[in-house]
Amino acid sequence: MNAHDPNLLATSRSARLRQMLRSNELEFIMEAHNGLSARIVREAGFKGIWASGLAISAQFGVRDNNEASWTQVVDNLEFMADASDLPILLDGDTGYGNFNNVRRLVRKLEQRGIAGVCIEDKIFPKTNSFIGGEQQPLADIDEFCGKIKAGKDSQADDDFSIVARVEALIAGWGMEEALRRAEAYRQAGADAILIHSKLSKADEIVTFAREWAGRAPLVIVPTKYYSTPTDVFRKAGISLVIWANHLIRVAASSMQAVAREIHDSQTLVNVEDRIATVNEIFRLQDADEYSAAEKIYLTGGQAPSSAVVLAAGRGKGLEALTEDKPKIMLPVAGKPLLRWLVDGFKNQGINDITVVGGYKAEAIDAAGIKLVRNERHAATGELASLACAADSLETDTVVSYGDLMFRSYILRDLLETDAPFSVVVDSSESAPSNQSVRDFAWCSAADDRDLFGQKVLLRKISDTPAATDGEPHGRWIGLLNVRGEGRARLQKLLAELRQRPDFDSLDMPDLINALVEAGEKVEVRYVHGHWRGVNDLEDFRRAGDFAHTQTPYALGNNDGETAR
Ligand code: SPV
Ligand code: MG
Repeated sequence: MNAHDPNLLATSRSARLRQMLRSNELEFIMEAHNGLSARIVREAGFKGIWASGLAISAQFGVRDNNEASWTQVVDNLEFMADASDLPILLDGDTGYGNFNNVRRLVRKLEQRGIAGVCIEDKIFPKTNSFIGGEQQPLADIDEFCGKIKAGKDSQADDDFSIVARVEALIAGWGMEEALRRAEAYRQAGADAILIHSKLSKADEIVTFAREWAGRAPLVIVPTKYYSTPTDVFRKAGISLVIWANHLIRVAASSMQAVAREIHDSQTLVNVEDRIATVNEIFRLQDADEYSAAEKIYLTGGQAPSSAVVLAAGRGKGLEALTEDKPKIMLPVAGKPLLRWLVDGFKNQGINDITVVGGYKAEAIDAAGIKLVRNERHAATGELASLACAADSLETDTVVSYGDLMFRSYILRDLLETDAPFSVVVDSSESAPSNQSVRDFAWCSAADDRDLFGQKVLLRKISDTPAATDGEPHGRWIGLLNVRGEGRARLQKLLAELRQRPDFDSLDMPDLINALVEAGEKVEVRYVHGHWRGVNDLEDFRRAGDFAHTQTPYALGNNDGETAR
């Protein structure tokens, strides 16, 4: 049975551990000492975890002598149980005190989803069995049986397991004493017996198992007799093998090697390719789950918007200034046009910003943005660029021209719209006549402040009004907001337009018009100035003026606040 078998996962952790102890198969559990290692044990395919006292104390940097308090151990177990859905068997040392401490321990372990505890018949505070074991005193049998009974009597879940660990062989008391104790512990209610040996051969264990003759499940820890073939354990009728300390040991040796290497070489270059990537650490922390949850729970249940900035062009009329950089990298009042835009998005909480570059894309400052390239920019229009950033439409997205500056409320108000599609249209009549990009907009109603709040829908955007169109109601400023279900519908339409032979010549207005023609309602947000498009030298000069109005406490020249 696989550890991730859904039937198995349907049963509780304690039931799964009990099943492993009782099954006729030889089962294995692996040491873990914190949340990360617990997850790694699960991913490796193990069905259970040994929360080793040695390893947990070692990762705290203390000795295996009950130097870490039992509550510190239990807190650590909570991280392990959260990081892995496997049953955890705690190495509970001597139970951290007398019968009463065991009772409380069992209740606390159950509360934290721990499947069972192993207690050993030594005296608190204990010492690791491999450090001078012969000199270690053993607990009085009756007193230890009382602890087992107290633990069993206090468990709320019938499946919670108490494993009694016999240290008689470690302490040099011999086989007969080991068997006598094991039988007493079985009769006291132990669910399994852990028989421990520090010999390099499994002889003691095999003899014990033969004499024991299956009276209760047997658990072993073959740390010292590691070279014994696993089949020997199987044939001896052992139920559960604990690989007790190998993850803390590999962690120590890897950390030692890497720390030494970095210290000696004063560079990371020798280790980078030999250690887990930062992304692998994120994966082990389940960072993806966080991202998915963020989309549901942050920003009032709505996924944070992203932005796509179309900036593949060189800029007509600006050739003299764009020899070595695209238009969006030209400075306006001391910072590149792109930065004005990026800062504007960030100020409204949009941090996922994809810029589609093309001409001299290598000169784009990619700090804080995702840069994608439209390699065919010289031969294509804006829609081909948008298609390069189609992945961004996974979340609500604002598509923007790259050569745009606007007052912050324009974006803020646009982001407040719930409509699947919305655009900003400037109804002011102050558009300068030398504009190369005009994007006239016709709408269902003119901008009428008496009708404030009433829905206005876009009819079409065009540079070249037909005689029958009548006066335009304003000009589209270059912002399209796509939300919710609109995203998939826009993707579908984009895919359809891609099939058209003239796709490479299509621009954003073609897409928006196609949306309208497909029956989509494209909501209009009217503004009255307060934005700038930068299309030629004259615009550029005015953009500088406009920028000053955006700079804190600068008494800017308001003649910049006209339309594109
Ligand atoms: C542990 O892992 O802490 C154990 C097993 O108790 S051993 O170290 O082998 O005693
Ligand atoms: Mg231990």
